Amino acid sequence: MPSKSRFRWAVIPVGIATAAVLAGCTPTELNGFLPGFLENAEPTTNRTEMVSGLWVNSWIVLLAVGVITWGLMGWAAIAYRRRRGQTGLPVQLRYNMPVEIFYTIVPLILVIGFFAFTARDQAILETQDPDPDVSITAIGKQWAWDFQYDAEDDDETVWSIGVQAQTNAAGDVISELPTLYLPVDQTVKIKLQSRDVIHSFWIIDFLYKKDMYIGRDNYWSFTPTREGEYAGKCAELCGEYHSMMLFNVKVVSADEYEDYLDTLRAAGQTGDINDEYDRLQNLPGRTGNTSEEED
Ligand SMILES: [Cu+2]
Repeated sequence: MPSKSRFRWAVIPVGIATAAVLAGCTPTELNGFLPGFLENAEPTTNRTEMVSGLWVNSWIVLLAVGVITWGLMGWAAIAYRRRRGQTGLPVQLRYNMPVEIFYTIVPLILVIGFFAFTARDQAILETQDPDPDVSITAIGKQWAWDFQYDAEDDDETVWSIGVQAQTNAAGDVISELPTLYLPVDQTVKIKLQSRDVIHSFWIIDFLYKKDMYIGRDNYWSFTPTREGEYAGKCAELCGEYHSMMLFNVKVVSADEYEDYLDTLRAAGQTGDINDEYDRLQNLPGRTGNTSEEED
């Protein structure tokens, strides 16, 4: 096969991919089919474009590796196929140093590259804001969520206690879901806790989730950048009604956010609720139930 037509074969997949990109993709497609991206709208948080960038660029690199590998496999299978009249074993080849060095070095570069970009983005995602505009404690429990809007002063702190989603016979949610309010364009730091078993706090369109443990608080700092209503759920199998452990997130203006906190204050939902309803109170070092006392 002359080298010119070989080159033409390699150009076809690249051309198709480029044409597809240029053909006017939706934001969803351009972001690798990740949720939360809308036409002519802000991203949901200040971190989602970084996350989708890592995802999409990884796919581009991996698909390029795939196309080259599949192409070479197909070419080898066709170019070196058994011809009519051939018998016995083909010529056996080994110790091709350039090829062996190539297929050792290239995957090594890929692995180091993926690690470096992932570590860089993870370091940004996991950097906590020492002085956020808004501090919230989200508490997972079997099988709902409590949200506490922390103020400097415990008297100013307000909370909402959620109940598990209820469904009708058709499986549609008919109850009011626990709702977390966030002010748009303000820095938010959420402390993640659990009252019982391991849960995972996941706001789908924000492209982030993080586990909630007993005895160890996790944190998530970010800025919501688009007003709207978003779905959240538990992402860690936590018992029988794990799938009912749903919540909503409302990203609203600063005024609406303050109004919402005022309604909680007016309803008397003030003060610190952190440990009051924790099911596990027998952590090491705490007074409470021991196995002997349970007998
Ligand atoms: Cu859960």
